[in-house]
Amino acid sequence: MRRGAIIRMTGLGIVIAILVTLVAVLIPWLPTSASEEMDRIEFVYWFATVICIAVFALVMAVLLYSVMAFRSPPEDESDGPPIHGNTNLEVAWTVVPAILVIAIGVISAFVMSKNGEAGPNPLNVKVFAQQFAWRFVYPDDNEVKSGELVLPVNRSAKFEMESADVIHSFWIPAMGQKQDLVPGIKTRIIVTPTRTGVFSLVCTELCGVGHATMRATVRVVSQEDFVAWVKERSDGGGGGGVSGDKAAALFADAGCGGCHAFTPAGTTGEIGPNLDDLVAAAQKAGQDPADYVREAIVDPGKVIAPGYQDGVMPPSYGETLSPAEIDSLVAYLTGAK
Ligand code: HEC
Ligand SMILES: [Cu+2]
Repeated sequence: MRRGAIIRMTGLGIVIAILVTLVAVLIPWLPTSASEEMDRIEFVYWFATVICIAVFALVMAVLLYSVMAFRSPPEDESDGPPIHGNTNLEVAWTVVPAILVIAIGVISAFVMSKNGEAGPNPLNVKVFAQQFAWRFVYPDDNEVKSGELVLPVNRSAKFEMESADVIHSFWIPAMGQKQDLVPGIKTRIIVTPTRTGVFSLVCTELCGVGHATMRATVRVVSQEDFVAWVKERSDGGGGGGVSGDKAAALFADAGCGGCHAFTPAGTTGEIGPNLDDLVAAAQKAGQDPADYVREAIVDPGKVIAPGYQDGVMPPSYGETLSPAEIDSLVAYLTGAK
C-alpha cells in the first residue's frame, strides 16, 4: 500500500478516536461511584469502552478513506478490479477481535465473582419488596425494621431479598449492583459502600402502576452513627406499639404513603384515595370508622373506593403486618389515639 494512504488513514483514525474519547469522557454517563462493587464495574466499563473506541476509529478511518479515495468518477460504469482473499488480513480480523472479546469476558467474570464476595464481617439485611414499597429488616441488630436503608460505610452489606407479589429489582445506581427479587425464591446481593451520604434505591423492573414511586432512601453513615441508629430504633421494643410516632413510621415503612396522601404523615401519593377524611367516608357507608378502615387494609378488594380500581392496593397486608400493627394503623388513620 502507498505510504501516503497509510498516513492519511492513521490521521483520520486519530481524529476520530479523539472525538469519540471526548464524548466518552466529558459526558458524565455514570453516577460517581459510592461502592467497591461499582468501582470494579466502572473498570470493566472503561476497559470495554477503550477497546470499542479503538475498533471504531480503525473501522471508520478505513471506511472514510476508501469512500474518498476510491470514489468512481461520474459516468464510470465499469467493474472494479477482481480481488481475491487476503489471508493475512482475514486471520488478523478474526484473531484480534476474538482476543479482545475473550479479554472482556474474562475480566467481567473476575469482577462478577469478586462482587459476589461478602468480606469477613458482613452486615445482614433482609429486603422485602411489594408493590410499591421496600422494607428492610436487620436480623442481627435487634430485628430493627425500617423503610429507609441505613448502612455503615466501608462494611459489606449482604442483602437477602424476597418479593411478596411480582418481580421487582433492587438497584442503587451509585453502587452499581443490581438484582431481581422473584416471588417464591430468595435472591442475594452484596454492596460495600465507600462514602457516606444519601443515595436512592430504585425498583428497576416494571412492576405495576406505582412502579415509578417504588423508591427508598439509602443513607450511608459512619459505623458509630449506625450503632446509634440501631439503638434508637430498638428503644421501645419495636413490638408494634400504638403510639402515633410508631404508626407514622409504619405508615411510611409499609409503603402506604407511596400510594396515599395523608396529611398527618405528610405524604402525597396519588395512586390511591386521599385518606384524610376516612371517618366521613365510613359514615357515608354506614359503617363504624375503625371497622371500615380495618377492612380496607386487610381486604382491599371487598369494597372499592369509587373512582379507583381493584387489584392495585396489595391484598397481603393482613399477612405481612402483625395484628398490633394493623390496630395501630387503624387508630392512626381514624384519628383515635
Ligand atoms: C399500591 C398502592 C397502594 C398501597 C401501597 C396502599 N394502598 Fe390503600 N388503596 C389503594 C387504592 C388504589 C385504593 C382504592 C381501591 C380500594 O378501595 O381497594 C386504596 C384504598 C385504601 C383505603 C380505603 C379508602 C377509602 O376511601 O375507602 C384505605 C383505608 C387504605 N387504602 C389504606 C392503606 C394503608 C393503611 C396502606 C398501608 C398499609 C395502604 N393503603 C397501602 C392503593 C394502595
Ligand atoms: Cu417494583
